[in-house]
Amino acid sequence: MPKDHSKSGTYTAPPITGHLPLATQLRHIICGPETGFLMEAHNALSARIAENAGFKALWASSLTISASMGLRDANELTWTQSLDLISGMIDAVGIPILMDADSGYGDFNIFSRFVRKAGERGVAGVCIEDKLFPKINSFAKTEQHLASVNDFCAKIRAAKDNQIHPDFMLVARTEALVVGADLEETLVRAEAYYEAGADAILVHSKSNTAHEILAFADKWSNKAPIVVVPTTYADTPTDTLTNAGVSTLIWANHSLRAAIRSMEDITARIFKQQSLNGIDADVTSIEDVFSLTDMSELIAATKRYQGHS
Ligand code: SPV
Ligand code: MG
Repeated sequence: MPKDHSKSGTYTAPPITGHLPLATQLRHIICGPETGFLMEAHNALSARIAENAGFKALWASSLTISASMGLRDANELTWTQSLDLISGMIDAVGIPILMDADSGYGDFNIFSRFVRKAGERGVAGVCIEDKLFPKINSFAKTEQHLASVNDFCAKIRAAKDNQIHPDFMLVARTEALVVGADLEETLVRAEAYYEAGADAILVHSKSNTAHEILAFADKWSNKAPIVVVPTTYADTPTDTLTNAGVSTLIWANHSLRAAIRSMEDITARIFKQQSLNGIDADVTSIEDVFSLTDMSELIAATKRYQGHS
């Protein structure tokens, strides 16, 4: 479903000529006329699998990257650790990554330093949410608090002044609905974040229907694209969201959840049966592992450089 141009701000997509910088690719996906889809990845392998499936951009999720390291999504990973992990993802794929930068890891100063370093590492854009540091995952059943509009706008302004590529995407995410604030507060915040320089607004909801998102989209001034994360309102047809003006959808955690389910099933079976009988049929082949890590390239390079394999 194509985007309605009137709901996508004033962005004019550049003509695609050859290989565009990653930041430009991400801007094109979020701000351009077609609906954008970002797939979650939590390491280099899941990034490559998403790219192979056809995704044109990735979501580096704080929830799934933390979980893959056995940690809570509560700023237990430092930003330097997160960036190191995401660098491995960047090396593994040719598509842009929107990095989930939580609430910015501190004040405007820390966040703007992070934005410079993220840009240097090849991150195409970052998303920050208007919660306090340390933040906790939106679905955690605990009280959550919003940052002041002023402090959050300071981070947005400082980030835009410190981006190293002109197309670097700063997605400002409001958690107003998640913490139980009303639509009016959500709109005031989104407008302020746009005025501070945000390139897109992510409006998050933990409702099991899309009614909050649709109400927001109905009232939004359409100056900047709307990004959503339909984890809890997963049954909502994509067309319902895009017809309401949503620009980009993030499938935020499904690669890790698929992997966990599969690993739990297989390890439980092997533990119980104390043999590998019948297991091969339900796991990927070693050849697939070689293919995902490009083993054939190493074998060809070995022949080329050493003259033998
Ligand atoms: C994430 O994927 O880490 C997100 C989205 O921030 S959510 O888990 O819905 O908060
Ligand atoms: Mg997150």
